[in-house]
Amino acid sequence: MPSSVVAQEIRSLRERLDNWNYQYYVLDQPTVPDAEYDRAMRRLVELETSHPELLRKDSPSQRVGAAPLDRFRQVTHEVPMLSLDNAFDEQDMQDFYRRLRDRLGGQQVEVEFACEPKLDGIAVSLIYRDGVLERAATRGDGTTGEDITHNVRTIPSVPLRLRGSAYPGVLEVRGEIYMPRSGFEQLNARARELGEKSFVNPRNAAAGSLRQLDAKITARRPLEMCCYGVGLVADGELPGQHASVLDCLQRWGLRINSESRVVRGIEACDDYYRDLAARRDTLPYDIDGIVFKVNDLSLQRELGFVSRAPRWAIARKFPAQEEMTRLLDVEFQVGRTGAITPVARLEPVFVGGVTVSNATLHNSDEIERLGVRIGDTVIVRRAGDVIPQVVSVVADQRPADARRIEFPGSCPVCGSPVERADTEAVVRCMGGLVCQAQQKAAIRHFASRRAMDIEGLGDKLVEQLVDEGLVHNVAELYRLTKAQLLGLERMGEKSADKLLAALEKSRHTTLPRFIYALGIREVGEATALALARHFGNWENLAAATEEQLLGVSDVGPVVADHLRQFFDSPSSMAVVTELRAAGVSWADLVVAQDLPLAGETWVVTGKLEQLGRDDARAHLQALGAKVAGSVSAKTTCVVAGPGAGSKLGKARELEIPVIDEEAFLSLLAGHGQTL
Ligand code: JCF
Repeated sequence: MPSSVVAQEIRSLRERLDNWNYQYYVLDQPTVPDAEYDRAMRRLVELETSHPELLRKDSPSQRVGAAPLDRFRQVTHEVPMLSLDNAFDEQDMQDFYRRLRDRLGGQQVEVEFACEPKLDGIAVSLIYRDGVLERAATRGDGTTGEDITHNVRTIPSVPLRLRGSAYPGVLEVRGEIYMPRSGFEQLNARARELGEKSFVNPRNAAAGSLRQLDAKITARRPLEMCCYGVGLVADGELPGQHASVLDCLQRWGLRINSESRVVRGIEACDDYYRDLAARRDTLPYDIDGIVFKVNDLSLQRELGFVSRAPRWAIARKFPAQEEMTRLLDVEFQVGRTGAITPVARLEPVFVGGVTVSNATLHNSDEIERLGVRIGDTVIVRRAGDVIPQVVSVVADQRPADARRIEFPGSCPVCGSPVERADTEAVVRCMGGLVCQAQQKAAIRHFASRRAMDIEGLGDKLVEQLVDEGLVHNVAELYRLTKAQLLGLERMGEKSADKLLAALEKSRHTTLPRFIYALGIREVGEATALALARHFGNWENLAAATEEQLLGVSDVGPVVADHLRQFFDSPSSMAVVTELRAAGVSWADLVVAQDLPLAGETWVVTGKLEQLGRDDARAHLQALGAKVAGSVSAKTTCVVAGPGAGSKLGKARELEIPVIDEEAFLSLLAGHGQTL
């Protein structure tokens, strides 16, 4: 092949690979299947190997360099890398805003802010010379950092060369390198499988990955970069607003945070903060606050800096999700299915916005893994609505009298023997419904809002009813008399009447709720609903063979086994009989197989203008379809609205029918679904 033809093919392959990378990592819109990408990459490597004179260091094939380094070189940041002042509450934000406006000559108009999540990662600087990545360095102390170019080159969301041509001759980009949560979980899962040490959190994992002398190791770590500003700029101009600079960076192929917004005034900053605080745990990465920056760069210049932080920016921190405290004791709780859970009693500590004095230790394997003892100083994590966890032990603070944690040899509540199944990490009380702890848990679950919804039957009352021997199982709730209730401590006439009325009301329920309320192991709401739809009534469900149960979507061998065990247990079925005798009733369902979309799997994606996606899902389910979250070969049809992204791409690739909202609405109307 003449070398000009090879050069042309290499150019075209590089351009395609760069484009796909940009679409995938910067715009978050995958365009080609992995196989296609891999083919192009293999071809590029093949051509570059046979024509080494055509190799360039900004080629997409050149992400992992050759030999490992023997040490990190130090670099100097010509424009210092600043840190940010912190704000911890609305008052701090008000003060920040007042200082700003005072400095800006008491101007009356509200100031515009560029807002973005503050990623919990490692700050880095990238220098592009004539559009080619020349150097990547850590922040270090802000003036001197370490050269980590070899490692940063392996990160797919960092372009080796900039796109377009309008970028400055020298452009220093600053941002945060972090590990997304999913990648972190996978990395740790693999480490545990291999018996290696796992990382404490995504930030440590990102730091450890960048501290490698051998870039081959870094290349295997799921790192991403998100850019938040610029440093040194020469031979070119940037726009006069921070947000416009970010837009430029994105056009040049750098990733910026998709949550970035411009707002006006401090109240809008509070709104932005609250919105993200509420969504914090649903983001794919860890954040520890929100960064607010004066958007106008000429105002930024006017405001300047104090020591090491700009006056024009502030980071409002979220409440910390991890704190240190002491493990005072461990108690063992018995759950609905007899599972015995070790619960850590902690010295109260303020973490994740609340005071925490208990945390779960999960099971004996987890205690082993943590190597925790009573008296230890531990790190407790509380994220969102998840129950607090003990994540690690501060090893060098172990007191001399720290005690090992002994797992009980019999049920701490009823004294029955305990058992650990080979396949499980869980130790269970074998007392079944003889065990008062299991009775209480079963009743609490039965009464809960999403089950029978018995208002006023809270944990305390369940405790009293079981302790007093008034109720042993859920059916006996319906035999309670007012006289019995009035005999309980702190129970007045009014509360007793209310509870009896709530019990009365709960008798009229639905089949899915009833199935869920029974608390059969592994049968959650979704499974209960699937079972109810599939069998239509209780008799068919209870009579179903294991094979028939396995025919229900979402029911696997384990769930089928738990279901059969329940139906084969005379004591369980006696409770059901008693419940029905007490008047618990529901309307049978139209069996799913008879519904028009039975057996089909649908996916809804993009923005639906008239229906909204939740409604669309509900309509589909009402017609018997299963609604899935992702497109696969099993998908029957995709409903796609404007803004549909990768799911639509996948559907096209797999040649799965796609309809728009209008077509979907007429399909619903055709099946008699009224909107
Ligand atoms: O996401 C971050 N951790 C982050 C750090 C975002 C920013 O906009 C920053 C920063 C550190 C310094 N901005 C500055 C000036």
